Amino acid sequence: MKLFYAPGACSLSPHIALREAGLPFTMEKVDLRAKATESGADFKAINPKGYVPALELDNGHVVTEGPVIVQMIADMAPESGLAPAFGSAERYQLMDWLAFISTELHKGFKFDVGSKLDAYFDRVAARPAVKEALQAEGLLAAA
Ligand SMILES: N[C@@H](CCC(=O)N[C@@H](CS)C(=O)NCC(=O)O)C(=O)O
Repeated sequence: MKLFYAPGACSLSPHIALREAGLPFTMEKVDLRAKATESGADFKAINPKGYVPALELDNGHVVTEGPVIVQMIADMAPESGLAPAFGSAERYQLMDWLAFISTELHKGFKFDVGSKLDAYFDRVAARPAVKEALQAEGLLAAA
Protein backbone atom coordinates (compact mmCIF):
# COMPACT_ATOMS: atom_id res chain seq x y z
CA MET A 1 0.00 0.00 0.00
CA LYS A 2 1.12 3.53 -0.67
CA LEU A 3 -0.17 6.62 1.10
CA PHE A 4 -0.06 9.88 -0.84
CA TYR A 5 0.36 12.66 1.70
CA ALA A 6 1.37 16.24 2.31
CA PRO A 7 3.17 17.01 5.57
CA GLY A 8 0.74 18.07 8.29
CA ALA A 9 -2.31 17.87 6.00
CA CYS A 10 -5.37 15.73 6.70
CA SER A 11 -3.43 12.77 5.25
CA LEU A 12 -1.79 12.67 8.69
CA SER A 13 -4.90 10.91 10.00
CA PRO A 14 -4.61 7.78 7.78
CA HIS A 15 -0.83 7.98 8.22
CA ILE A 16 -1.30 7.62 11.97
CA ALA A 17 -3.98 4.94 11.49
CA LEU A 18 -1.57 2.87 9.35
CA ARG A 19 1.01 3.04 12.13
CA GLU A 20 -1.57 2.28 14.83
CA ALA A 21 -2.70 -0.74 12.78
CA GLY A 22 0.85 -1.96 12.31
CA LEU A 23 0.31 -2.43 8.58
CA PRO A 24 3.18 -2.29 6.05
CA PHE A 25 3.01 0.78 3.81
CA THR A 26 5.08 3.22 1.82
CA MET A 27 4.54 6.97 1.50
CA GLU A 28 4.85 9.42 -1.34
CA LYS A 29 4.78 13.17 -0.77
CA VAL A 30 2.51 15.31 -2.93
CA ASP A 31 3.12 18.92 -3.92
CA LEU A 32 -0.48 20.13 -3.63
CA ARG A 33 0.15 23.31 -5.62
CA ALA A 34 1.86 21.58 -8.54
CA LYS A 35 -0.38 18.47 -8.20
CA ALA A 36 2.76 16.37 -8.63
CA THR A 37 4.21 13.60 -6.48
CA GLU A 38 7.82 13.55 -5.33
CA SER A 39 8.62 10.89 -7.95
CA GLY A 40 7.32 13.25 -10.65
CA ALA A 41 3.94 11.61 -11.27
CA ASP A 42 0.86 13.65 -12.15
CA PHE A 43 -1.12 13.45 -8.91
CA LYS A 44 -4.41 14.15 -10.69
CA ALA A 45 -3.92 10.92 -12.61
CA ILE A 46 -3.83 9.16 -9.22
CA ASN A 47 -6.62 11.14 -7.54
CA PRO A 48 -8.58 13.28 -10.04
CA LYS A 49 -9.92 15.28 -7.08
CA GLY A 50 -6.35 16.54 -6.60
CA TYR A 51 -6.24 16.31 -2.82
CA VAL A 52 -4.69 14.11 -0.18
CA PRO A 53 -5.15 11.63 1.38
CA ALA A 54 -5.17 8.93 -1.28
CA LEU A 55 -4.30 5.32 -0.52
CA GLU A 56 -3.12 3.10 -3.37
CA LEU A 57 -3.81 -0.55 -2.60
CA ASP A 58 -1.49 -3.36 -3.65
CA ASN A 59 -3.92 -4.21 -6.49
CA GLY A 60 -3.55 -0.66 -7.85
CA HIS A 61 -6.99 0.53 -6.72
CA VAL A 62 -6.91 4.03 -5.23
CA VAL A 63 -9.15 4.85 -2.27
CA THR A 64 -9.85 8.49 -1.38
CA GLU A 65 -11.70 10.43 1.34
CA GLY A 66 -10.15 10.34 4.78
CA PRO A 67 -13.12 8.86 6.67
CA VAL A 68 -13.30 5.96 4.21
CA ILE A 69 -9.54 5.36 4.21
CA VAL A 70 -9.22 5.22 7.99
CA GLN A 71 -12.11 2.75 8.25
CA MET A 72 -10.57 0.59 5.54
CA ILE A 73 -7.27 0.58 7.42
CA ALA A 74 -9.07 -0.38 10.64
CA ASP A 75 -10.90 -3.21 8.86
CA MET A 76 -7.61 -4.51 7.42
CA ALA A 77 -6.31 -4.93 10.97
CA PRO A 78 -9.33 -5.81 13.14
CA GLU A 79 -7.04 -6.96 15.95
CA SER A 80 -5.85 -3.36 16.32
CA GLY A 81 -9.24 -2.39 17.76
CA LEU A 82 -9.19 0.88 15.82
CA ALA A 83 -12.86 0.55 14.81
CA PRO A 84 -15.86 -1.38 16.16
CA ALA A 85 -17.26 -4.22 14.04
CA PHE A 86 -18.94 -3.20 10.79
CA GLY A 87 -22.72 -3.01 11.26
CA SER A 88 -22.60 -2.48 15.02
CA ALA A 89 -24.18 0.54 16.72
CA GLU A 90 -20.70 1.56 17.86
CA ARG A 91 -19.49 1.56 14.24
CA TYR A 92 -22.25 3.97 13.26
CA GLN A 93 -21.21 6.18 16.18
CA LEU A 94 -17.66 6.17 14.80
CA MET A 95 -19.00 7.11 11.34
CA ASP A 96 -20.94 9.92 13.00
CA TRP A 97 -17.72 11.32 14.50
CA LEU A 98 -15.72 10.89 11.30
CA ALA A 99 -18.40 12.68 9.27
CA PHE A 100 -18.55 15.47 11.85
CA ILE A 101 -14.76 15.89 11.87
CA SER A 102 -14.39 15.80 8.08
CA THR A 103 -17.20 18.24 7.43
CA GLU A 104 -18.18 20.49 10.33
CA LEU A 105 -14.79 20.58 12.05
CA HIS A 106 -12.46 20.40 9.03
CA LYS A 107 -14.15 23.19 7.11
CA GLY A 108 -13.57 25.57 9.99
CA PHE A 109 -10.13 24.30 10.92
CA LYS A 110 -8.33 27.35 9.51
CA PHE A 111 -10.23 29.42 12.25
CA ASP A 112 -9.05 29.62 15.83
CA VAL A 113 -10.71 26.86 17.87
CA GLY A 114 -9.24 28.34 21.03
CA SER A 115 -8.60 25.88 23.84
CA LYS A 116 -11.73 23.79 23.25
CA LEU A 117 -9.77 20.90 21.77
CA ASP A 118 -6.65 21.11 23.94
CA ALA A 119 -7.40 17.98 25.98
CA TYR A 120 -8.15 16.00 22.81
CA PHE A 121 -4.95 17.24 21.10
CA ASP A 122 -2.93 16.30 24.20
CA ARG A 123 -4.35 12.75 24.21
CA VAL A 124 -3.64 12.35 20.48
CA ALA A 125 -0.11 13.83 20.73
CA ALA A 126 0.82 11.39 23.50
CA ARG A 127 0.33 8.30 21.28
CA PRO A 128 3.57 6.70 19.99
CA ALA A 129 2.12 6.24 16.47
CA VAL A 130 1.34 9.96 16.30
CA LYS A 131 4.90 10.89 17.26
CA GLU A 132 6.27 8.45 14.66
CA ALA A 133 4.01 9.87 11.95
CA LEU A 134 4.96 13.47 12.79
CA GLN A 135 8.66 12.54 12.71
CA ALA A 136 8.24 10.74 9.36
CA GLU A 137 6.62 13.87 7.88
CA GLY A 138 9.43 16.08 9.24
CA LEU A 139 7.11 17.87 11.65
CA LEU A 140 8.71 16.70 14.91
CA ALA A 141 12.37 16.15 15.80
CA ALA A 142 13.28 12.58 16.73
CA ALA A 143 13.53 12.09 20.51
N1 LIG B 1 -12.94 15.39 1.40
C1 LIG B 1 -11.52 15.16 1.51
C2 LIG B 1 -10.82 16.49 1.76
C3 LIG B 1 -9.34 16.34 1.67
C4 LIG B 1 -8.65 17.69 1.77
O1 LIG B 1 -9.27 18.74 2.03
N2 LIG B 1 -7.32 17.65 1.60
C5 LIG B 1 -6.52 18.87 1.62
C6 LIG B 1 -5.41 18.78 2.66
S1 LIG B 1 -6.06 18.72 4.32
C7 LIG B 1 -5.84 19.04 0.27
O2 LIG B 1 -5.20 18.12 -0.22
N3 LIG B 1 -6.01 20.22 -0.31
C8 LIG B 1 -5.37 20.55 -1.56
C9 LIG B 1 -6.34 20.93 -2.63
O3 LIG B 1 -7.55 20.73 -2.44
O4 LIG B 1 -5.89 21.43 -3.65
C10 LIG B 1 -11.24 14.16 2.64
O5 LIG B 1 -11.99 14.18 3.64
O6 LIG B 1 -10.29 13.36 2.54
